[in-house]
Amino acid sequence: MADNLVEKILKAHSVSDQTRPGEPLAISIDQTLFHDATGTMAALQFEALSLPRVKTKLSVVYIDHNTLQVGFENADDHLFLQSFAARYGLYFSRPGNGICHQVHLERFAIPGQTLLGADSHTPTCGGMGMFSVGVGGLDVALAMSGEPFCMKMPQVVQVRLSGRLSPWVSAKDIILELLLRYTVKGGVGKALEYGGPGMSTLSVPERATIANMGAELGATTSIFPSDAMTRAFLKSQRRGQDWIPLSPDADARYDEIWEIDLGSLEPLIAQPHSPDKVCPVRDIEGLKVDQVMIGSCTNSSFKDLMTVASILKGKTISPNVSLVISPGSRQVLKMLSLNGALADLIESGARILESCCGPCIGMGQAPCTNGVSLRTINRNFKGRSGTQSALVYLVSPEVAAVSAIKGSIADPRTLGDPPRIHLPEDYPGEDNMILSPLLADKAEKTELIRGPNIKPLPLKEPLPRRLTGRVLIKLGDHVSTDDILPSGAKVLALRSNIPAISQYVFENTDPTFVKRAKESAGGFIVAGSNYGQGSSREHAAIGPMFLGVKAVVAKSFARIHMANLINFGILPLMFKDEGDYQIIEQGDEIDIELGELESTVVLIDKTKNKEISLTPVLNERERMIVKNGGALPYVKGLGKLQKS
Ligand code: MIC
Ligand code: SF4
Repeated sequence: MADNLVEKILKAHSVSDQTRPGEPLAISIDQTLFHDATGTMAALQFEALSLPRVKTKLSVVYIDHNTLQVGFENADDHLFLQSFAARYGLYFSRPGNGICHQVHLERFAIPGQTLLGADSHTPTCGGMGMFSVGVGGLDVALAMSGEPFCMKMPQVVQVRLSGRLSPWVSAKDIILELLLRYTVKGGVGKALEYGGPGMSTLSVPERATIANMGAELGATTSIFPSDAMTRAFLKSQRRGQDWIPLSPDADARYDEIWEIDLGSLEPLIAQPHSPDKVCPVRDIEGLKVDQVMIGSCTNSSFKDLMTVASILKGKTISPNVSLVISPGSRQVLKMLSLNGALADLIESGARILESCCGPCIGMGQAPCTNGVSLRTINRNFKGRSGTQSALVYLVSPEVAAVSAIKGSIADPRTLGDPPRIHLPEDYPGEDNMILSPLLADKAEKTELIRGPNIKPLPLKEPLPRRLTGRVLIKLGDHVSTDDILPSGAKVLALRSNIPAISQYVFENTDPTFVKRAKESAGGFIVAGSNYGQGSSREHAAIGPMFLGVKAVVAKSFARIHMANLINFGILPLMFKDEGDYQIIEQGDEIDIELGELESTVVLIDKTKNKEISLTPVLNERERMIVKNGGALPYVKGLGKLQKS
């Protein structure tokens, strides 16, 4: 055989026979994860399936996103999720234990297995040779019920790495280089499989940084082989028994090959407001910085934070900078405290936060008005930091630390030799902040603890054969889920209350949207290309559904958001001729006769007196889901869920 790594894992998990690009594929799922921002919905959805226990090999709930508790809501959600985990047989990673992707990589990821996570950065575990995909909560709920996961077989791109990184250049710069070359759309429909001689120079946490930000390229997943580096990492995590070797066949074939000479890279930076607005750091050196934030699932490993601590040791951060640091996991934080690096960070003036997503998702530490914030995170969409006027730049930990000292954006290469960090041979492996699943008889007696903010799931009626109404909003290209339904402390607290959270749909883009949607009793959204890029939050579909949005007409869609629209019965339609996008305007009255949704449908723009051809980009299963008003009514209607 001439299988690449992706094909090998998919063949081993396939419950359909397809492994050709673009064809529908159903795979069995070994592990799932979700967290407190996506998890309450996923939990309610799983509950609605009326099963006694999850059927996956391993499922984990993490408390990492909604950790600021300015009211009762987040704390109530944590309790609900803890009781859900106890009731249905999941592991529960307690608040303070760390960011889901970092902890999963350390404690649970297994090469060769499949992982489905209700978070777009789930592919982080691709750094460990897992086939890991980010999806909406409902897809995770279905996977926990034993349903196979259905996806389009991605094209497989080999990203061939050669050479070795130069001093002060890091894994973050590799993925920023890819974003510079291929943009936030460049990975859509693709799985990125890393290989080549340069790959073996990268440790598992560095690979995880790269795999993590494959999400920003729009890729379905990113994956590295499982080799000696993987074995060393697992061994150091006291999980040597989980290692298996995994590599592509020598004559494996790929749909595309992307080449990177690691030695040719230099420190890079993504400018506001998109992860692909990348340029060399030296091009904007000297720009004054107000805030530096080091952390997130992209760059908060032991190596990253030891690098930062070594740079900051004995120095004080610039008077004009607020430096906040959030270690990715309790394990990382504990090790920094044991080896003294935490004291170096504190001494330099860093403000140490708990191990959580924190500022990455606007959960505190919003920058000042018009503030320049340098962050080691993965996304810099406008407003995501919590300050609409802030200018967020994405960089490596090295650039962040050096700039925090200087008070302005700085290229670290002028500083002589970079710190040499030795990866530990043994991480403290104790899991005392992870609660194990209860045995079935005890689990069944557990009551779910439901606070007053946890509201029942709204459901949608089956799709009518004809859709009529107004265009509620017309948007441009690359609209992110942060634009559709903002994050930040205020809105995140409402993730388990759809009637309340739906009042924030498009709040930062057009604060009059909700009023218009209510007055028109719903309608349509029109958008450009890559609609719904970014996070997996299905609230960006459920919120509009709750407000009566019937269909989204766009030039193209981001993968996860399109799946979420379908899962909640909102019809995604694509312009057959992208030029027709110019015709429709906000407020236009439109009429769409749907038929069987098998081929072109015609939209009549009654205001403009024009006909526009649209493609319903749905496979047979998706067609059935949308027609039934969403995945939950569809799957329940099939009646094939076994109560065992
Ligand atoms: C994000 O980075 O945007 C999040 C918050 O982790 C989301 C999940 C969510 O919105 O709940 C993601 O990436 O999927
Ligand atoms: Fe958390 Fe940020 Fe990672 Fe999303 S991108 S999981 S908010 S750290």
